[in-house]
Amino acid sequence: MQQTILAILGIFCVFAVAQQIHCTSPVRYVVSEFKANWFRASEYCFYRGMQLAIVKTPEEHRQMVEVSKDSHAFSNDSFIAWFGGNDLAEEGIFIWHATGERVRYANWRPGQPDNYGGDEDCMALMNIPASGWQWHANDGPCQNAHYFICQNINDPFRRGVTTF
Ligand SMILES: [Ca+2]
Ligand SMILES: [Ca+2]
Repeated sequence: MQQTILAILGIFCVFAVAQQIHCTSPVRYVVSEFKANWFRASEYCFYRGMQLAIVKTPEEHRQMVEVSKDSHAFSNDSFIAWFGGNDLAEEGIFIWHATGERVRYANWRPGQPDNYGGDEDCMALMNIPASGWQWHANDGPCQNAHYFICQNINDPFRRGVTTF
């Protein structure tokens, strides 16, 4: 009886440790090798076992920028890459596509999102210094082909562990 309890306890502890490691694993961002529209970009991230990047904090934004600067897609003049939010379901309400959560933080350039031309629904990271874009978020036309940024999947919503 005691051995059974110890065995169950052991299994639970291993599970708990595994969960802890999973919970605290850092967000890792990867810039694509090719350009695609926002939808294909999202599909490709899933296909590779990842998701189009979610950026919830200034620190995660900084990490995404660092990875972008180190990528082959980077140039000093112009860098544009899709990441994981859009307002396709309801204009002006941005949602992280991979989790369904509302976008509560983004490093929008002042004046953005502007839904320019009535046709800008997908989130892109933009650095075009000559035009005043300095690693800002922009809403852009989803059908445009850009590089894109995937991340490892470590969101609790995708593990079935929710807090509500
Ligand atoms: Ca829009
Ligand atoms: Ca815009």
